[in-house]
Amino acid sequence: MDTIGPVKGTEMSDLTVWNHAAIGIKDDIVVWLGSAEEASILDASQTIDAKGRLVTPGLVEPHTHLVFGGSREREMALKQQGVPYLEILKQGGGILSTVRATQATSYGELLEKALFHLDRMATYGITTVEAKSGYGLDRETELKQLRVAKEANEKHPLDIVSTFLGAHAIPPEYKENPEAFLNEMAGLFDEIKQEDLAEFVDIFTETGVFSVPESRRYLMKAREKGFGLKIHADEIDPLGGTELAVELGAISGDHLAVASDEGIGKLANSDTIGVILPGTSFYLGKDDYGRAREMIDAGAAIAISTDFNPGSSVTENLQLIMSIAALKLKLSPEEIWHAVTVNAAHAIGRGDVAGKIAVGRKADIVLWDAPNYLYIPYHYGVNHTNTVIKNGKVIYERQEIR
Ligand code: IZC
Ligand code: ZN
Repeated sequence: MDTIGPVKGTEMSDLTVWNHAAIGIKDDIVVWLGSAEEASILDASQTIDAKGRLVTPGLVEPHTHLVFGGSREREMALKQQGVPYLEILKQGGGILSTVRATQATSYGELLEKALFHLDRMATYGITTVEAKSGYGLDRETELKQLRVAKEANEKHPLDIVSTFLGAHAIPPEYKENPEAFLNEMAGLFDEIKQEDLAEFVDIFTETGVFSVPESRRYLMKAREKGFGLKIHADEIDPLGGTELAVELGAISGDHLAVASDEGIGKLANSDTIGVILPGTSFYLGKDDYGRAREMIDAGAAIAISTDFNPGSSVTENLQLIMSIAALKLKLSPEEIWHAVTVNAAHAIGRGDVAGKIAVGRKADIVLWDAPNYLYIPYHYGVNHTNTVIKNGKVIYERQEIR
């Protein structure tokens, strides 16, 4: 049975595994599933022998800040001295330093850089990627980022799902008047719709950034314009963003590391997916990795992502994040695989096409240098990808050293 919705709560422990299986692909679609013995009677023009390897759906990456200028390696020393992430931002660094770099980087350079990171994601077995803007904070640069993501989607074999995150930080000139800045960003909604530049609108609801009431007003405007909603919620301070995500019917609430008991209860009884980003907890040196375990136990649907960005989680390696989820969030391998495939696809509105190997779905498939699915979170920090098939085509094969 090809279930339609995300996988929630205890169902996340229930993973379907086939031994000696075969997959039939025509063009970009899976057209047949069965045993290897049955497959031998099929008349295929080309076959790939997985040689007993683990085969899974392509990983779905539901939360990245893909398009940005520059990098922030110089902030690492500040982090080591214990300067908090929000303090660096307050001093005009952090997100605001990437904003200046992104404003100063040409469209062509941003595109090249995005394609480079997408290549790397593909090598890690990712076949669909969500990409946010949010390093422009002005009309021109936000649109530049979204147009880069759109062209990258056309040029690159990976599929990109775009999110407008104009409400990512308050530019210095609006420091005293965040509402005016949000109005300016909301003023871009029509243009973004007309150019088909984003499916979702997101906001950073956090101390020193946008409050819950500001976020509610802004996201309600986005919803009226027909955008799906996402929220960076309860990452550092527990402001009640998890509750807001559920209240507004957001497709996902992201981070949720410090969600309240009430927020977790509401999430569990909703269709909103919790996108958990444990790489951020790791990279920002937090002791507490959040409450994903309690969320699943309460019955919620969880996805996992790298949060790839130049400040708080600088990695494209979703396999590493799977290990962190196992070790720090105490999620089981079965839960983790659901979180990076089917639930991740649902978190970005691709639950009907991606995140599963099933007849009628896109042939997005990864062959791993691993004997079973337990092995990927277990052997950490390295790349286990052997072969990546995207839309029915081999786009990556591990090279042997000679
Ligand atoms: O550039 O620091 N948390 N936004 C909210 C980020 C992290 C990205 C960044
Ligand atoms: Zn983020």
